[in-house]
Amino acid sequence: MKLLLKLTLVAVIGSFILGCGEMNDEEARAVNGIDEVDVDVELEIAGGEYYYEPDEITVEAGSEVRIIFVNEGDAGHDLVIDDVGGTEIIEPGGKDSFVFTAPEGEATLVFYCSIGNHRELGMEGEIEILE
Ligand SMILES: [Cu+2]
Repeated sequence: MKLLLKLTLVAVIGSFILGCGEMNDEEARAVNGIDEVDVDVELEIAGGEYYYEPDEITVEAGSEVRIIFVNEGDAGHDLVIDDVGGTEIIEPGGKDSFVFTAPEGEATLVFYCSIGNHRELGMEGEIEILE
C-alpha cells in the first residue's frame, strides 16, 4: 500500500513537471499575471522607489496597447491611468498587465502609482498618443 502511494506521488509530480515543460505562451502569460489578448504594442515599464523606466512613451493613435508593469522596487507599487485602466498593487519582483485602446487622435495619457505619495515622489510618466 505504501509503495502504491509513493508510485502515485511520483506519477503526479512527474506529470506536473512535464506539464510545466509543455506550457505554451498563453499559459506562461497567465502564470505571470499577463492576459492573453492580442495587441498591437506591448510596453514593459519597470518601476521602483520612486520612478518609472521608461517614463515617456509614444504610441500610435487607435492601437491596442498592453502595459506590463514590473515592480523592481522594495515596496508595493501599481501603475494606473485614470479612466483607462491599471494594474493591481504588485509586490516587489512581481508583474501585472492591462490592455487598453489608445484614443483616436493626439492625446497625452498620464500614468502614475496610486499608493500614498509615490506619485509626488516621482512615480509618474506620460504616454504620448500620435496620429
Ligand atoms: Cu508606488
